Amino acid sequence: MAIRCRKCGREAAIMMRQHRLALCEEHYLDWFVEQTERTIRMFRMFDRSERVLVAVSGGKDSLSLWDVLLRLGYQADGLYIGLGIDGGIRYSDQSYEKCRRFVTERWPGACLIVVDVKEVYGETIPEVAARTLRGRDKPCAVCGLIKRYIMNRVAYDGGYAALATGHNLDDEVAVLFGNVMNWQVGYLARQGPVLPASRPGFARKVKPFCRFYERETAAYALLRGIDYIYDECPYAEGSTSIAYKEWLAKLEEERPGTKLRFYLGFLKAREEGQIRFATDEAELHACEKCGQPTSAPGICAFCRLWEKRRPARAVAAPVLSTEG
Ligand code: Q46
Ligand code: ZN
Ligand code: ZN
Repeated sequence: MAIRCRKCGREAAIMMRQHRLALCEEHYLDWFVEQTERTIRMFRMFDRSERVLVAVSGGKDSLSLWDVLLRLGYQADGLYIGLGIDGGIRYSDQSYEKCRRFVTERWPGACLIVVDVKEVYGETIPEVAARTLRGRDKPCAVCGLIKRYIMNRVAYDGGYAALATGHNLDDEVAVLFGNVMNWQVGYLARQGPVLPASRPGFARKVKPFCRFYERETAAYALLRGIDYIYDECPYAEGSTSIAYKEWLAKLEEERPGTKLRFYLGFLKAREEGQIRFATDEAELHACEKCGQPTSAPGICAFCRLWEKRRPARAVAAPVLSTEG
C-alpha cells in the first residue's frame, strides 16, 4: 500500500521515520524550508536585516542551504574556495562549475565570491600539503586550516553577520561522537549550531541544517532539481568521520531518531548546565603578518604555511572575484 502525505493524502515522496511523518513532494519542500527557518530562529542565528555568507562547495548541502536562505528572503551571498584538487575526477573544477551554474541558472541576482587558493597564495591544496607535510599524510589538516582561515576572513572583513555552512545532522553527530570517543573537551565546549563571534577578528559561525538528516537534505536538492556534485572530495575516502557515520547509520536503522536525540540531548544538557566544560579563553594576539587573531604571539599558523614560499601575491588579503 502506498504511503500517503499527511497533509494532502497524495502519494508520499519521503517518509521520515524519526518524525513519523510522510509528505508528498510539494509539502516536503514547504516543510523543509519552514524547518530551516525554525532552526534559524530557535538558535538565534541571524535575521533578515543582517547579511549572511554561505560557504558553498558545489555539494547538495551547501547549495540547498543557499537556495533555502534565498527563498526565505535572507541577504545571503555565497563563498566558493577553489582548492585546486583534481584526484582524477577534476573535483575542484566540477564543484566550481556547479556553484557557478547554480547562480547563473537559478539565482542570477545572487553574489558568489570566489577565492582561488592557488591564484591568491601561489599553491593548490595538494601542493602546499606536499611541501609542508612531505607526503606523510592526507592534505586534510592543511586544507581544513586554509578553508577555516579564508571563510572567517572573508566573512569578518566583508562585514557579514554570520558565516553559514551546510553541515547536517549526520555531520554534526559524527563530530560529536568522535569528540566524545576521544574526550575532546575543548571541542565539546564549543560544538553546536552557533559559534558566537566572542572575540574581535572572528565571525559568527552558524549551521542552519543541523537538525536535518543527510537524506533529508539530499531529498530537498533532488526534488528542487538542484544540480550538485555527487562525488566527495577524493581525499575524504577512508576518513574516520566516514567510519563513524557508518556505525551511527546502523544504530539509526535499528532505533530511528537516535542521532537526533543524541545531538539535541547534548545541546540541552550543556545549555541547562547539567554538563559543563571549561572553555579555553587563552589570550589572543594579532598575527604580525595578516593581523588575524592567533593564540601564540608572532605569526599565525596560516601565514606560517606560506612562509617558505614566495607567494604569487601578497598574503595580506584574499583577492576576490565576484560573480552574479
Ligand atoms: S579537508 Fe580533506 Fe575535505 Fe579538504 S582535502 Fe578534501 S576531504 S576538501 S571536507
Ligand atoms: Zn501533500
Ligand atoms: Zn597570519
